[in-house]
Amino acid sequence: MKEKIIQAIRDLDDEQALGLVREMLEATSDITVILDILNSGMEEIGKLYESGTYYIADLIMAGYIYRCVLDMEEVCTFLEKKQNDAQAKGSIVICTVEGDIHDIGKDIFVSLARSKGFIVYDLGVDTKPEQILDFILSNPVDILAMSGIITESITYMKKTMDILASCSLKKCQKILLGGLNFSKEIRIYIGADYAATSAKDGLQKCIEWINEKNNDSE
Ligand code: B12
Repeated sequence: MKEKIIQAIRDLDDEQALGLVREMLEATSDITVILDILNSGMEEIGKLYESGTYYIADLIMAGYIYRCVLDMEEVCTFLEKKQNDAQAKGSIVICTVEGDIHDIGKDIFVSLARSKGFIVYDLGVDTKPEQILDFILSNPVDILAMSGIITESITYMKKTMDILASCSLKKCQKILLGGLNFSKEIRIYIGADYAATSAKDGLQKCIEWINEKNNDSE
């Protein structure tokens, strides 16, 4: 089934891909397995784009297929399983940084974080450092999470951190990066506290930070 779904994504066959996902949803309630398969499909699309076989329209189609899966009722319910089982008591402001409009990974993180009880303010995509600064000045938050999946995003993450540092804001919150495969050197260059490898990994770190903060204040 995994291979079939990846193949359908590779072929940009939305009907086939969505049909197979629906079939899989009947057999498993572990949505993360399905998301992992979709991510592998996206990797394949990325390779085809890099090799010049696929064009931007194909990236758009691949993004559309992923979005359709995220909109399926079972997937929404899983990702947004509501504040009933909320645990964490913290706040996060998140955005995709300036120059980058990829938002699927960011949106998965937002849903997962809300499902764990975080208050999440989503500033959207292509977010300028000044917009982030303005938001934080009027809404102090525990964590600033920045998403970026194109290499250029590193420049804008650094620019954001420089602007925050010039206003002495860095000390107020933890900084989380997600999206690219950040090396330790790049994370330190940007000035972030943690670079997540996935939405789940980033969420785990946010929960740790909030637990530490709550223990310190007891
Ligand atoms: C779909 C897609 C698009 C769609 C995006 C639709 C959308 N609404 O997001 C569209 C068509 C808009 C697009 C445009 C472009 N794209 Co594009 N795109 C992709 C593709 C195929 C899939 C991305 C995706 O959604 N993956 C699925 C999600 C779930 O994965 P993810 O975003 O990585 O998120 C995971 C983690 O990174 C993490 N995460 C992400 N954000 C965050 C945030 C936090 C806080 C945390 C904790 C975790 C986290 O959690 C997620 C899973 O757990 C990738 C290929 C690939 N290998 O990824 C190329 C890719 C990212 N795109 C690429 C390029 C080059 C472009 C364009 C420049 C093409 C062009 N010439 O115009 C433009 C850029 C436009 C811009 N300014 O941003 C390159 C980037 C190369 C690079 N390193 O710079 C890639 C890698 C393709 C490739 N191999 O060349 N793209």
